[in-house]
Amino acid sequence: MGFKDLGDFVSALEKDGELLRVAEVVDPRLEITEILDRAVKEGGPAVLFENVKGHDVPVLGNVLGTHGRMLKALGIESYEEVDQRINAFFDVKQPQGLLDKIRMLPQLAELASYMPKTVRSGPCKEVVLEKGRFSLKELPVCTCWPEDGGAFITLPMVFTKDRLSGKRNCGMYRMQVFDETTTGMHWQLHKHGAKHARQALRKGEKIEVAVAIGSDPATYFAGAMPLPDDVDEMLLAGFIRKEAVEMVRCETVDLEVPANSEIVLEGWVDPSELRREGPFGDHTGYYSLADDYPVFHVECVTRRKKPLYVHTIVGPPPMEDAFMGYAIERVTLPIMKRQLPEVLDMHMPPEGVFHNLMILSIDKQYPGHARKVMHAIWGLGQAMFTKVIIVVDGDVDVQNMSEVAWRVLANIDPGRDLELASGPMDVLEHASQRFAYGGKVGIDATRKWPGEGFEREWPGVIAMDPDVKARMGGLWEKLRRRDRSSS
Ligand SMILES: Cc1cc2nc3c(=O)[nH]c(=O)nc-3n(C[C@H](O)[C@H](O)[C@H](O)COP(=O)(O)O)c2cc1C
Ligand SMILES: [Mn+2]
Repeated sequence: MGFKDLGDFVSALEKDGELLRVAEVVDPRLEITEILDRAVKEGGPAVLFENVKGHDVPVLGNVLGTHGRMLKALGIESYEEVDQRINAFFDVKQPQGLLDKIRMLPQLAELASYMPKTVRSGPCKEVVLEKGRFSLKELPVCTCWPEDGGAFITLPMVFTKDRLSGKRNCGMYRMQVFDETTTGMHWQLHKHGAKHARQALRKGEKIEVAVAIGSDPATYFAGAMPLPDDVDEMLLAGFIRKEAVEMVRCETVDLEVPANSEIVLEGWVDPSELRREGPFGDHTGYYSLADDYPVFHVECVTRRKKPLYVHTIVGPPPMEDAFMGYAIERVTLPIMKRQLPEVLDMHMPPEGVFHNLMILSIDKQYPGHARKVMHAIWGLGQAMFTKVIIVVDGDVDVQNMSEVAWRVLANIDPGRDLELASGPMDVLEHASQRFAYGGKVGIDATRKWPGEGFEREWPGVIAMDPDVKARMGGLWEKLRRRDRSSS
């Protein structure tokens, strides 16, 4: 069973000694960032700021800032578990007869039990404030870095609907607070929220938007998952936490939000109305430049009586999103492998902030196979943004950067092994010649085959005879123990 809500998770963290309460007055302008940066860089606890300067609502940060807390948030012991559960669903065979169908019922019932459920009400409705009775300035929204253009809501679940399919989307897009009732809406052009806004723009209409802040962590994490179009992030959240997400209808828009949310903002975006947003100290470790983005007009706020405001900081890696990114990597890998079965493992190290570097190990089957994989990645959802793709053979551990550096540098002939391409880039990419369009490179660090024009002999990697290794390993341990006890 998942966590009931954010408060439930905080209690669990506190019980396990993973929560630091800060009673001192701390400023949401820069000061919270400095504390959270230290917390995450030390592998430290989640931090609850109980006295935020000028605000009654406490700020919770660094919630998912270790691998341990990320796993705990998803309710799992290891990512293997998710991998197995996802594969079990893909491996369902066509039932051969009635008996087979009956055998499948529990699995179908299980899947059905993860579907989001609509409930009549929930804690996010404890207080309902129509326009004129709320101010966004009452929320302890933080200004993270010195050159930021303002205060940004950093962990929102932004809900919109696709006009054609009627399907819901939940994306995590930062929101700069402009005034009492408006914010920016930083859905980048490749994201689902922006797609829905373009549909409205073509019709010359507004788009309804609901933003939930602070739910149980598996649910808000799902907002950052790069799922295909029209696949509901709330279904994935239900699947991961093994319990359906309960949704409630909004007061003023035709959308639903998780009932257990802390704070909900309801309103609309007129996609033709743009306003300067940013700069913002981003997860690239650089400031993303100011740009024009839609304005979100808030018409109604619903919230708990005593809400928690959940916040994250991004900046020079590793930050909290490195742990979220690793979870995304692990959860999406089994799905990616269904399309690319030759992929054995994949890693996006935090230094590459998701879109700059992807390392894949493959079971190479034919000449040019590594390049085939590169182009497949550049054609796969948000993986299209990957600036550098490295492909290695299956005997390289892609999780070990030292090994990857050694093996790649040893195996490449730069005149031969680089696959240059160009195409869409992440909006945060600042080095490309143009906005959202630029160059990419694939590095084929696999062993080269004659079919690829390599006629020389390829040397083997040095490894000790296993027998000798075991015997001398035993002797070595004994020698070390003796050495330690005599000193
Ligand atoms: C902390 C955090 C902040 C993010 N901020 C943004 C943002 O401001 N704009 C954006 O387009 N994506 C942002 N993302 C990435 C999106 O959440 C991610 O691409 C997600 O898949 C988008 O959902 P969608 O595929 O349904 O559009 C952020 C991710 C995280 C973890
Ligand atoms: Mn989506």
